[in-house]
Amino acid sequence: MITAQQLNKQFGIGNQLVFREDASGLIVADFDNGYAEAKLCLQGAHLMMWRPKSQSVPVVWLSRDAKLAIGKSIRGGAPVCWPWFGAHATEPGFPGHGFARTVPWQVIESGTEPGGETRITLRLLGSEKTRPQWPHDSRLDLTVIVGEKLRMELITENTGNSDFVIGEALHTYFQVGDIGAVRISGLDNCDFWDKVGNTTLRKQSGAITFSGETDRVYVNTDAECVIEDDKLKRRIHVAKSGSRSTVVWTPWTEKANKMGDMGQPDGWREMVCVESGNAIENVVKVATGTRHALIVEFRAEQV
Ligand code: TA6
Repeated sequence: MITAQQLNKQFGIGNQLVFREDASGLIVADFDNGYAEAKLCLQGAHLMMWRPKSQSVPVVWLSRDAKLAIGKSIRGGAPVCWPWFGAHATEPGFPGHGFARTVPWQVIESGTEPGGETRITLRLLGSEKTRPQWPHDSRLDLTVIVGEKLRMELITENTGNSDFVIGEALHTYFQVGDIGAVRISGLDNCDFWDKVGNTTLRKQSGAITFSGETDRVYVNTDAECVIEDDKLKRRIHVAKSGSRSTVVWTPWTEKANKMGDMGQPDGWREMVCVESGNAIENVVKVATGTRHALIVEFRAEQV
């Protein structure tokens, strides 16, 4: 396995992009440029934290109980859900949200954008470990551009000779002052699958506010969402392309306590998930020899 030292030699960028080995044995990339700081774990190509320097509080949230462990997902950040979202359609024993977030990815490129932002691209190829769950020839790349904005491009390429279908999401945890003082706008009048209790199809009316467990897959929407945070007095803009589903989730007290890694006693109150993806009726057929891009761009503004 490649070492942090080898990665720094090949892909490091001064003190703007530095690779280090975490106590868990996983490798983490630390970003620190004039615009922002960020952290990304190479396992899962998992962006763990992003804080624009204009913000005293990170915009992408990491649980204070997040644990880095080989083969385990990390609580917070922007997990890559791929090549399915949620439970596998037919195999209950397959991992929820796919395997991409818990396997090693390779760094294939890094650089500095013309505006000074820091860029990295990681790649996931099929392996004998994943083939039983994904018997297709494919290439998955994630490019992350760290600046005053955060841009992530998840590119699926079908390198085989038959079409395949993917579900996917960048399952981003955003940091908020308190979930009870948050509104999410942009999804008014959208249909959504409400997954709390029996899954039912409903329609959104107005902005989304929170007073209990909320787990909704909004479908057939390419809308930009805005997280309006009255406590931190900021708005987070979540723009996307190549995504027809937006998932909004907070576990609330009972589910958070069962999960055990949301940051005791009530770390869950400081996050809300707004996930950009393609799920349920929005899964994507990637024809042989073609590519599909899911792109998100986040920015925060003080109000
Ligand atoms: O995106 C919402 C959701 O599907 C919830 O149902 C909950 O399971 C959440 O993802 C977290 O899933 P994880 O597998 O990361 O614990």
